[in-house]
Amino acid sequence: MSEEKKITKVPVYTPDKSYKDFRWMGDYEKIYRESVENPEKFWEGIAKELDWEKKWDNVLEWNYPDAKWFSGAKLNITCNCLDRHVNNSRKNKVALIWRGDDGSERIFTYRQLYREVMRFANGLKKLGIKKGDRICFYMPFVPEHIISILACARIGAVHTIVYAGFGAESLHQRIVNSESKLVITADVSIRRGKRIDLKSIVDEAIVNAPSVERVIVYRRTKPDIELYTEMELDYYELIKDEKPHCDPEIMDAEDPLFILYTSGTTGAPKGILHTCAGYMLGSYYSTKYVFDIKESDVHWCTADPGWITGHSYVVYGPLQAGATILFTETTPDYPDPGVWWEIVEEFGVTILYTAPTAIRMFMKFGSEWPDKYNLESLRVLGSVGEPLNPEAFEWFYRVIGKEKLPIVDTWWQTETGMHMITTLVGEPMKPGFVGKPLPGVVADVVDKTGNPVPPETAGRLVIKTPWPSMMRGIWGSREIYEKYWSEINGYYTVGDMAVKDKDGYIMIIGRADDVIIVAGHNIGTAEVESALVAHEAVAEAAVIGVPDPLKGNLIKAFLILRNGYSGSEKLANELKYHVRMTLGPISMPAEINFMETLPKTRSGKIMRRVLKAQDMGVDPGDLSTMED
Ligand code: 6R9
Repeated sequence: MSEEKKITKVPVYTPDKSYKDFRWMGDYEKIYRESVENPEKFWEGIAKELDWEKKWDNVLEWNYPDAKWFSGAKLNITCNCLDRHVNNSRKNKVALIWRGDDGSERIFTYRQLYREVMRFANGLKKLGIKKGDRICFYMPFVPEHIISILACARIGAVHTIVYAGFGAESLHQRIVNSESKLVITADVSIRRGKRIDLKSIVDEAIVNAPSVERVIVYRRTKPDIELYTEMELDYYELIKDEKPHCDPEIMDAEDPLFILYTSGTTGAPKGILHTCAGYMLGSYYSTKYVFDIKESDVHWCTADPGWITGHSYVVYGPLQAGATILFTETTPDYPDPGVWWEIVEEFGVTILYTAPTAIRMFMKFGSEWPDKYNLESLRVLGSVGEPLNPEAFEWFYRVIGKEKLPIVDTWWQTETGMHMITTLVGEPMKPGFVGKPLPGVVADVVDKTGNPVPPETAGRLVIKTPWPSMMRGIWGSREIYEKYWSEINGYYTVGDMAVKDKDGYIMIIGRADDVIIVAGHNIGTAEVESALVAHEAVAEAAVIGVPDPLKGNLIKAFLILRNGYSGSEKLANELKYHVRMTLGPISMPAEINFMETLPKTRSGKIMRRVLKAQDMGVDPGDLSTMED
């Protein structure tokens, strides 16, 4: 499983710390060392920055593989997102800026957001929703989505958010698995000027879902769609007489906060359970220190709230930090491919957090689009979800960051709740590397028995010790939960392959299940894809291994070309040669296919198993998370 990986020389970029007033915690090495020598002291220090109804008795009770963080504490996460700001100078500060698909705007100060959340929380209570009840969300990118998430947390109910884009069957599975009592939805979502009907999908999904008692519908378009049954309620009708104050439900540290079904790149969706205190701490800590967020920041995380990135970095993290969040329904190319950059200029976005798939799409559109706009307001750029290929890093750094801004390439998972390994603002950056573990996170690259592999050797990425925002379980499956902690020497095993360089920087080389063994060599999908994307003709690349009697596996590549290029045998040969020269003959694809699109999850992850199944003519398995 472990094998030597020569790391070709990579450039190192060191951002100017005085530019835009970066304020990281201090000396990384020193803080990191202290955090792992005395983790309880470290995490307690972070916890003291937040408001609690009652402080904890113990920081950590670790009963492998179960952790209790801050037991004895009483809290409600919404008090840190709302009350603490409303009770001080941030009361009239903008909390949320929304921009619709058609360019319309809605703006909420902390005070206004607080009042809207409280009215909806009272509405939920009126329906008899209590602490611990599950509420399923199937909402578009509208302020009511964020408002209702916070209202749910306010009364201690458990949210389970499903992308408004998943089909009726996927929604049904999640409603049934979580036994949701209530579904919150809207009439439509609006994308690229078109209305996409959501309500009829909910209608279909709740058939044979006996747990569902009510459906709340936010009717945003005229004429109002009809609500047919007693079960269905209008969002604003429900809250029209509700008061704008609602006492927080006082939660125990380990009470559930939400269930989120994972992206399922690797099989059937799993309901990841997160609990109140630990998640609050993790989302706050990482937002504050990774993005260097300040209250003056306009934070734009482009993720859907139905993805963990949306939970932690659209909603909970930035609101706890008291920043302004920008939330848009805008797609990257409508009305034209400059729209994101227009938004950055228009709203003075300071932190932009997005995914490699979006960055590669913008590369494909060309630099002329961002070049039309003034991007001076930006301070920090971030990436998440997939390996940020060096080519995409360089483009982001040059064209958007003007060779001045830090890029934080954040590695983490639904299960981890917060960033785990990342470059930090102001620290040297190496394209292709996600960086070092955050203070408090004990990450390592090991062989299958758990021994650390030497630098420049591929191995499995593991987390060795518990952290506050770790998942506490899988809804309905103890066995799957235990598996995460029992595969390699009692460490949390993440499913990714990685390699460290001599400075301790970590590079993700692909999911363990995506690693291709060619003639006995481990080839990471990410490295071959990066090499392909580095060629000027290639916009997006996915590679898979297919069985070969001689070499064990052969590499097949599926490519989307940049505008202005078309597929030909000549180009295919040129690309094979290009990979051969970059990575060596073993990594050279045996076959190249030119494609119009690649199968992806809605969070932008390439679904290599779907390509593989198609290629081999077998059943691709669960497709519920796939983009249209
Ligand atoms: C936050 C999120 C988790 C998996 C993870 C890894 C991949 C995430 C990455 C990255 C390379 C990064 N991943 N961030 N790979 N570089 N910066 O994406 O959660 O949807 O649960 O996916 O995504 O493979 O194991 P989730």
